[in-house]
Amino acid sequence: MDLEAVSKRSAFHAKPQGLILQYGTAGFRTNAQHLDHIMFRMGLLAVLRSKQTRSTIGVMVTASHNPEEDNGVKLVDPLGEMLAPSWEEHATRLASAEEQDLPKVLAAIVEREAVDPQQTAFIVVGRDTRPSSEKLSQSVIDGVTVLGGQFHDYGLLTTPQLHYMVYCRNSEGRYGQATIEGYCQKLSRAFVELMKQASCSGDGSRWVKVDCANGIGALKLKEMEHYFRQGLSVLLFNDGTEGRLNHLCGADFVKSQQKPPQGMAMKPGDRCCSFDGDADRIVYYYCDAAGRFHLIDGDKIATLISSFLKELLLEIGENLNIGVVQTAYANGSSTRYLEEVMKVPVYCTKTGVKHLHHKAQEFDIGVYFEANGHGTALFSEAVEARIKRLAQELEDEKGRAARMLASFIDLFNQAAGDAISDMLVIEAILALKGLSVQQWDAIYADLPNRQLKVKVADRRVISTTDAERQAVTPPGLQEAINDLVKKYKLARAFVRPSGTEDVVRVYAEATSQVSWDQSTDRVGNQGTQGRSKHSVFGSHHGFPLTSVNTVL
Ligand code: G16
Repeated sequence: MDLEAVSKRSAFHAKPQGLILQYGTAGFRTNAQHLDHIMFRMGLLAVLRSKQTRSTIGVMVTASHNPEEDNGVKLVDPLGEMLAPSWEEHATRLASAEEQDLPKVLAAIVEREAVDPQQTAFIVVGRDTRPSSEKLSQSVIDGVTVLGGQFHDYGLLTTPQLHYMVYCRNSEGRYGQATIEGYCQKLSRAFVELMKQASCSGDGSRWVKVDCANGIGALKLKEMEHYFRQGLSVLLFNDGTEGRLNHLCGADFVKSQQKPPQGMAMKPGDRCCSFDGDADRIVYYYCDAAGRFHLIDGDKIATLISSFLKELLLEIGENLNIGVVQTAYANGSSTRYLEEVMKVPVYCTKTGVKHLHHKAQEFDIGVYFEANGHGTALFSEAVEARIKRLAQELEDEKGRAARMLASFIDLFNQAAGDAISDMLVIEAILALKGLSVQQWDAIYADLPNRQLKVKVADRRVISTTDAERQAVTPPGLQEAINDLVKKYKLARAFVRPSGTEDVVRVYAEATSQVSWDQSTDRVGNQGTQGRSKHSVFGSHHGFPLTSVNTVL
């Protein structure tokens, strides 16, 4: 490894003195202007990780749900998963090193991780549609090549497509073909097969309206729709031809604002969904005859999927261990429904699909979804092999159920939450069960809830425990939240620093909107009240918080 060459090349991607960024919930994210050195260095790190694991590693240039002027980078591990936590620490150290220290930090990682410098390295790179993404992905490639790594640049991809490519390449084709064609064919074949089983929807008349957040999802759906048109037509909105990425549209906007995206033509009863900027999240919604908006978020998606998978297993006669994984944002009604009505064990992890994914791997079938619509279902290798064998062997109703489950196993992207794959899964389940979007929504009633973003001077002063449901610091914060929520029925609230934006997130739910309004405003609303006796953050930290109302 020629560290001198690295230093020379790094001068073209110089780190602004003193700039410290952390590998957060989903990689590095900030304004695109500050990311050139990060991209170059993540190219270097990807080479070391590839040499160490003797596998292909992925680098995705995207800031997903963040505004268009931001960008970011996510590293993808050999099985298509998010980067291992110990390597996140290396990433932060490498990103923070001043220019003169870069060779030293690289050498330390090589030693600590016993990287064989002679080992070959192969990196695959993808990027979203942001104006800054192409140049930044060239900086990644610059980092890869200066350390002698080989690479394949896929160009424009959704984030879950890149995860899929990495998984395929490292499974020697067992998971699928590592091409766009391979991805489209694998998913579409499974989907069309399932739709043939649906009594009323296999005639090609089914359609759904999709808000693509003006992002990569639109390009990829256009590329793919002819593969599955037999089973579903997609009517695209916010396809990037006019509006700005994620601006007043997309899954994050719809979920957090609890209203339809701009630019979507919605008629009462229309089944609509929104992707986020890199198409790894999806939420559904519709308007009723009175024009009222109804959101169907990740919690209801997880409920639909897990109850359907459970029904299939019952028909096949297989008693497998299914678990559902959520985060603190999961609506209390969803958790109660899953545990008490469906009798499915539910687990709560910290925010970030990397945490949910790992927990879900502990089950025969693990369904994980964040309320924001980020999730998928994982099937253990043994379960996949068994179901595929039963699909061949069994006959009649049992055989039909086993064949359907086998198709669902292929339809889920098991490397990462994937808006396109999830949409096809949901559409297939609704069609097979003959459920309307209203009937799906009526499974249980969400507790009124709201999420706020609050700007603070330094969000890192807030630390949490118990899967982020309890604040540890600053002192007094949790006690103040407890005092507020105990006044309302089934109320719950928490605060946590975001790992993708420079904000603190505040979440509250309660049995009625009035309760919610009172509890969320008090938990989140600091501003000039920072020094009042209701200050849940504590005045001694001097939080210059803006009022909740200005953030909403
Ligand atoms: C990323 C993560 C998600 C997480 C979201 C918000 O989503 O992949 O797991 O829920 O950020 O995280 P935070 O609240 O820490 O900002 P995406 O779609 O932006 O990649």
